[in-house]
Amino acid sequence: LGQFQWDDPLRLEDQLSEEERMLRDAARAFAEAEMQPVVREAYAAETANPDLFRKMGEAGLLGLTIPEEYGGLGAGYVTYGLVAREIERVDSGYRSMMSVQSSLVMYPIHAYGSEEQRRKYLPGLASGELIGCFGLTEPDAGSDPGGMKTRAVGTDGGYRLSGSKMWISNAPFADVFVVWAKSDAHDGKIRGFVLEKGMKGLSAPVIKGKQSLRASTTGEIVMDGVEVGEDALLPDVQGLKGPFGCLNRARYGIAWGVMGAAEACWHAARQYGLDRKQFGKPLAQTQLFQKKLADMQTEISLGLQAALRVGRLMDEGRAAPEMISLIKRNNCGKALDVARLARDMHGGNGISEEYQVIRHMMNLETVNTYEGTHDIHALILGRAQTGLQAFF
Ligand code: TGC
Ligand code: FAD
Repeated sequence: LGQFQWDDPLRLEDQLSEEERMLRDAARAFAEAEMQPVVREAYAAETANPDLFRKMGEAGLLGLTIPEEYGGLGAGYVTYGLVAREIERVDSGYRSMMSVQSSLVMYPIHAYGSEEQRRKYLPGLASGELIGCFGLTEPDAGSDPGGMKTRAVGTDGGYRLSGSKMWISNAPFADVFVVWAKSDAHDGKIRGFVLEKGMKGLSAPVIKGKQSLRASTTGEIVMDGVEVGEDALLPDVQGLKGPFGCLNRARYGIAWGVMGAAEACWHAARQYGLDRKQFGKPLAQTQLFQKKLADMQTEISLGLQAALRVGRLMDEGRAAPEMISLIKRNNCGKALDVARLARDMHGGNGISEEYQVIRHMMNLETVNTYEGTHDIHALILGRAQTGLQAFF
């Protein structure tokens, strides 16, 4: 019989290739050296440091799955997931910065863009010299992006964009804006456009006062008649499948990422229980404490196995969007449960930023909501098994 390892019960490690482990270890070292020392202050001040993009770029963590000729690493989706897990072990906001840049900005430019657009933007986005954002959500269209009001009107040689986007990660300091609009020049179909900072009529005011994901900057995108040429249109996709193709990748990365945040909370709770004594013995020697640790260990091990399975299928080109809904929904919900338990297990210290579990817990409220809420993914899965859509 094999040995049981408490922090890797199902031996995930054995299922990874040497290259995957190497890139994962490099991401962990980077996150510990560059992110962990600054995160508490960044979170308290509600600021993201844009320099982190350059540092992530230097470490090769941006656009991992994009081919090398455009500045990426040409790595697989399992590697991408492993990296998301290491970054989110520190903070969900930092993983957000990485995954928006990689899956929501570089991916659509690579998959749907022209060769000129790829050459113009991808190397700078990979190095972190350029920062990207992705504008789909609007004040009146969140779970239902098909209800967007942003419009692109055809002009002589291009388009004029008007509308506003809400809750957009990285927007206030972004150089490159991938935005989705209904285009009257394409029968009202949803099309993607690449806008650039400094364009007349384009602004991205910051959203302040978030009590979650405070180490990532979020803003609006306001487009007041922004004029662009034909070269701003992403030529190779139309309809909602454009943004959803990007979301598939980002949601998959989130399913791994949240397991990193959950592991950080689990390990912290275990250590706290070993160190802290009440009633003359360690908290970890009580049945209730051990039951909570067992629940955490179980949910995290299963969540990681599921993410790995979907990652392998993605690398084989066999992953269906519903599989991604299943792991995004489950892993976010379970990570939130783990973080809330860990907060409780730390007693009063659990509410202090020093112990970090409450920061993870607050962050995971956002992660459970963005990229399709927990309930929206339930409806996607419900539709897939009944054939009946219950959205409206
Ligand atoms: P529906 O009729 O289901 O589909 C419309 C068209 O889209 C296609 N499609 C997909 N294609 C690829 N992948 C998927 N996952 C797809 N889902 C749908 C579909 O085949 C169809 O294509 P066609 O060619 O037939 O037109 O559309 P619906 O309007 O009924 O959608 C319902 C619903 C709820 C599934 C969908 O709207 C949804 O998922 N809502 C959630 C919205 C969401 O996830 N927003 C995320 C915003 S971005 C974000 O949060 C970034 S945070 C990042 C960070 O900081 O880390
Ligand atoms: P709503 O859609 O109004 O949902 C409110 C509640 O109603 C939820 O509980 C939902 O599950 C429920 N609900 C909705 N419809 C139904 C239904 N048919 N049946 C049952 N229940 C339903 N978006 C981007 O485009 N780009 C970004 O970079 C980005 N970054 C974000 C960063 C942060 C910090 C946050 C908080 C959000 C971000 N978002 C981004 C937006 C995010 O994707 C949306 O908040 C999310 O999709 C939910 O939309 P909503 O907030 O409008 O909520």
